[in-house]
Amino acid sequence: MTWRGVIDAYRSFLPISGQTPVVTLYEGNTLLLPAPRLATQFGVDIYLKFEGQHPTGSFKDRGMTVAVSKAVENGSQAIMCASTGNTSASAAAYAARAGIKCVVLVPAGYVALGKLAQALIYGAEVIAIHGNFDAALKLVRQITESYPLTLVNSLNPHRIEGQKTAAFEVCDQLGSAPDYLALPVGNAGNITAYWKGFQEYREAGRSDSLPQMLGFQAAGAAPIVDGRLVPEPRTVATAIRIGNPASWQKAVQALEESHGRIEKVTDEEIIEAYKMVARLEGLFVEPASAAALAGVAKLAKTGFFPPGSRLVCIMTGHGLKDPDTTLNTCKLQPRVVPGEQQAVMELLHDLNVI
Ligand code: AN7
Repeated sequence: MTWRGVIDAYRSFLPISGQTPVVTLYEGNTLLLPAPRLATQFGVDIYLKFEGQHPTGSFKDRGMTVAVSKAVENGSQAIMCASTGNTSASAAAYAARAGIKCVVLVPAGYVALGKLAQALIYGAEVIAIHGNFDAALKLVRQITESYPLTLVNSLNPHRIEGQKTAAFEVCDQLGSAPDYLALPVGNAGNITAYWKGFQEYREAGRSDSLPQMLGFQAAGAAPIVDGRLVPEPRTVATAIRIGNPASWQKAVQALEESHGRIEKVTDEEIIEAYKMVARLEGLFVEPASAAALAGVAKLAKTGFFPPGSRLVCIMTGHGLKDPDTTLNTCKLQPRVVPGEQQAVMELLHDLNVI
């Protein structure tokens, strides 16, 4: 059967009626890749859900198809969000698809290049503020309360509804829920959505177990782990540079109910995992996604995972969104030599390739 997006695939689980105009880019149905080399390294059966495969390169498309469809159904002419980058790219794309306006507020200087380019090319009004994501979200909440702009941050429950389809897909692809579900946590919408999805699928008899949720925050932006607001969050993983998550309480609830864990990982650990998943499994993900894998690596080292357990790690966004981190932060640059065989061969010799 042809894939026509998450609303078509999981309609009975979503707040969609025959009247809802479905705005879709045929999102969803992303790869669940076995990761045998990481599995050997960590001693746990590991699968990577590659959400970077989406039309705009991140998991946000799952929620945006539902949020924008409902906005259009309710007569909205314009949507608005605050974003560390991926939400703005996705909102801009779905607004284009729907033929409505989109306004995004982003923290000036802290959005990965690819994400900014996306929001601009899709035709959104992109406003960069001197302030972080938390400040941008506060402004967007105030403005959308008073003016006819539909908020499409994950405070909009339709975003969570769409994003929960990722949990359905994991169950369908694996044949059951995994023992552990690991993901990065920023504004905490996604961990909330996955937990809701796993519960609903079990209640519907479509899976017979629930995973333990494992959330990971960057050490410089770890309000949930540390139990306090972070006024000036800092991390190389700009997607999760958030100090006051909107779904904080719901994330805590998901962690408690699933007997899960939330931990923090340093930027060094994030960069190590970022290279590791590319070099061991051939998957290029953005730094925030690598934070989840860094967390898994950390837990694996402590013997956390019982032998034979199955873990799904959510690779939330594509590596191509943030080439700056690869080239500049990681200082990975090509070697430059004269365009002559001798020069190339000398270098290959020095590098022990030949
Ligand atoms: C790649 O785009 O918050 O915990 O404004 O882009 O649901 O916030 C992005 C978040 C993980 C964290 N991985 O998810 C935004 C934004 C990537 C992300 C997260 C984000 P939430």
